[in-house]
Amino acid sequence: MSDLAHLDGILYPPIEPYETGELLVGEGNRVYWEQSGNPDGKPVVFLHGGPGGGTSPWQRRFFDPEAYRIILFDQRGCGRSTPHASSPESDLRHNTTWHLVADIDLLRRSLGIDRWMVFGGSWGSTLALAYAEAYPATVSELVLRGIFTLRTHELEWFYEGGAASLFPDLWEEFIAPIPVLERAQLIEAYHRRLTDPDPAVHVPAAVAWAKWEASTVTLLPDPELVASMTGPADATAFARIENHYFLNRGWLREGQLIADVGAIRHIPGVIVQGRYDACTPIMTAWDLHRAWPEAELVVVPDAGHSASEPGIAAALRAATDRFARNGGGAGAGVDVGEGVGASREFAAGSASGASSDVASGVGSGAGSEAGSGFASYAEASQA
Ligand code: STX
Repeated sequence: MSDLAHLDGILYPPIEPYETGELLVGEGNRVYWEQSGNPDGKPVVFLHGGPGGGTSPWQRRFFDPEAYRIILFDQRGCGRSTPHASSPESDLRHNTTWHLVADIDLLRRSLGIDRWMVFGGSWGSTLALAYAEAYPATVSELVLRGIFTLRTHELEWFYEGGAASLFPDLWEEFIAPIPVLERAQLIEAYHRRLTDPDPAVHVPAAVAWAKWEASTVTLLPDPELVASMTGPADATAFARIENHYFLNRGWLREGQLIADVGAIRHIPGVIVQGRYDACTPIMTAWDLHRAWPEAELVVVPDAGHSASEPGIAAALRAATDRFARNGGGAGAGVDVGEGVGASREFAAGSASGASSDVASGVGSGAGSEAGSGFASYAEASQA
């Protein structure tokens, strides 16, 4: 994607990296990373979605470049990391959740960082939870969006027919490459085609897979997003990596990331979730918040899944702005007074206008009951 001009006034202006590099993470994999913003600022690492989505320059724009040292990297096999999962020499055996968790911590150490904010949406939220639960002492705050934990029912919702009820037209296109007799297990049926070495087999399957996802992650259709995700090489890497992770249930026990949240409840956290997220429905964010009531749950009433939607982008920026000022603090990660001030800054710039009062209606955090620390934009803006 481009720099996403529709987010001007909501996010920070486009910036360029002051440093880029490649991290050798083993098994021949080279991981592209970059730093932008303030070299002496508060470190934040951005975890992209998919898995296999790669990073884009506009994703630097969630962070105040004077306050943050912004680190983006492309997870194994995608984006500018090599070998690219679209290439014949790529081998996904060494590409698992736990390889990525180890890569994140190797990147942290190689950049000389003790603790950093971890920011991730969708698969990036999955990976952020896995990383934070493995290395809680290295995480200063968590900002998560579109929560996805790879439980069986989450995968079945999006890839085995649940979301077909919302998008029957797009679902027909998704299942078109798969013969009728194989449609009872679509992740497996797609796996056979995506791993076929013949581009005449794997490219059309990959494009159909990526198009389904790109077409259903926004509340309103976004042809630019669809075009950006359906080029043959990027779609092939995206589809192959996602399918490999989902076939293997992310190498997680069922429900593991929510069950183990006790390891990170002391870390200040914000969960941003679109009400009409058809890719990672709100129930998972709700389940996470039930298990981690100290985190603030911000529900955006007029958004789907994507971080590029105005209400989601505004809520994410409000969260990083607040943490930039208060440094996170201990415990709650919620500062009612400052949060309200920060949200007003955005309401004016938000394209969706009415619904951007971010942090009012928020509980005081530590010790609060499940259900407090819940902010609905609609409720807040009507208050
Ligand atoms: N995949 C969820 C995910 O991480 C099941 C994701 N979905 N779409 C995206 O990421 C992008 C459009 C942001 C790449």
